[in-house]
Amino acid sequence: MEGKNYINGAFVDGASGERFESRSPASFDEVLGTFPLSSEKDVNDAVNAAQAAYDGWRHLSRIKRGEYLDEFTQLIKKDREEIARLMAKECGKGIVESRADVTEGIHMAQYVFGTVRMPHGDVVDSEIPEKDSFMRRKPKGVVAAITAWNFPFAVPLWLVCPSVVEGNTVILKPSRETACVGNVIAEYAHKAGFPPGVINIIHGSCGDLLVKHPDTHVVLFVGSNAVGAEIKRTVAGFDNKMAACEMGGKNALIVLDDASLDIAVNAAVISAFKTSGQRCTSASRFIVHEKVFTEFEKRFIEITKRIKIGDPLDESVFMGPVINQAATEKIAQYNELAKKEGAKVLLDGGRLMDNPYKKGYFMSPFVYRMQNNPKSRVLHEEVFGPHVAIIPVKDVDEAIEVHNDTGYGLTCAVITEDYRKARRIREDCEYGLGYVNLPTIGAEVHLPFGGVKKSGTGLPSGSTLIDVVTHRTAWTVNHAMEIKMAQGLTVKL
Ligand code: UN1
Repeated sequence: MEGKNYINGAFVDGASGERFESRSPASFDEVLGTFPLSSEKDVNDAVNAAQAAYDGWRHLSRIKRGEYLDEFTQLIKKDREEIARLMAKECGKGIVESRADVTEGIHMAQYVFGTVRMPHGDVVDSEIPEKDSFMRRKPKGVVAAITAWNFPFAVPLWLVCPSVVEGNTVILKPSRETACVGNVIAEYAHKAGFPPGVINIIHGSCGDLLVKHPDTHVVLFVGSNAVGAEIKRTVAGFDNKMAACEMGGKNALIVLDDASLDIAVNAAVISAFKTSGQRCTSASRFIVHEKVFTEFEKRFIEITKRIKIGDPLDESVFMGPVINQAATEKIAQYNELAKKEGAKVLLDGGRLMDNPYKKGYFMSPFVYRMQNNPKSRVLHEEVFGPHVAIIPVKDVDEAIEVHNDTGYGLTCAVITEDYRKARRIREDCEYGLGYVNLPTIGAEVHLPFGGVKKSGTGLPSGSTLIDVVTHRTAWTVNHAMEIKMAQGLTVKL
């Protein structure tokens, strides 16, 4: 693929002429495409285009704006399989999961389209009978969306669809690792006929330029805490800008003494190893009651040993490669660190170097048993790979304490048949998305999606992103022939 930036309705080269490659993590000699390494000039062009398109776009009816999104969805639906195959190659996610990623993107576009004929604000009572008040939403302006590679289709659509339907214009900066899928999103935006400048897509490492640009008004970010924290600091220096960041997790699956172990073991495998552990929702800690610990551990290891690792295009493969060389090194370092920190290693996974794996970044699961320890780095830092700790606890109180003993708080799952204990987990664990008798992954788009602590600003993505990309304004109308004030204020002059 000979990728381009998509600015003001046209596919254009980058100003500097410099380009970067996107390669397949399953076969790193294979170059899938080259893309412009965007510079300040390209960023300025994209922001200017978005700024220029804003006024016309926000003045269309919300229903009309939704219809562009409907067209966009219809086109994507026809090509779902082709997009999924490209994604599987480019980010290494298994084909079954890649299809689900495209489907999740379609779901967000459908969901947002479905809201355009629904009520879109509130009628609010007043102390004064002659006053009518309304909560009405207004768009914020130019949105910069900076996205990660692990959900290269769904997450950009999570951010772009609500933004544009509310009347904002957008510049999307997809991850360099998945620039092909980013380019595909631009092609569908173009085919759907969005007016020039409403959706712009620029490639490269220019996210910080978008964040610092004085004319971007909202920054939406999905990625690591290190980058998100930097974005929040930068945005704090602007009067007219805000950021909503989703920044990973150190998520846990809690298995209580009354758990169905069939559910527990399946939920554990899915939570830890789908997308090779590279979801922000993945679990890397299993907090297991000591009464069921031995049986859970035995069954989990048995199934994990059978996991099929390999070509993401093979339907029967459970785990594809991790994303790049740096990821293999980071994961291997954490595997070593676990040993140094006293872990009892149960599966000594790591980089697979023999045939058929040697041309890709394949890694097998690393699993260990460890007591919780507030000083341990492996139990507190996000690894983002097939790396999981099994931590014994003696009761639900200790499970909650261990669960919350991390700087992150995105997803939490509990496996139990006891509704009272499930309620304790619901009330006292710190998380954004909680699950009972389910894995920690697999949220649907019409739910809020947002973490606490290092996982997020508490600002949602997913369906409730509308609260980030709109201002909630109050609009009050007096129907009396004189002024009557609330709070008992006198009006006699
Ligand atoms: C992410 O990992 O950044 O809940 C998003 C899930 C998916 C979204 C994950 N629906 O696992």
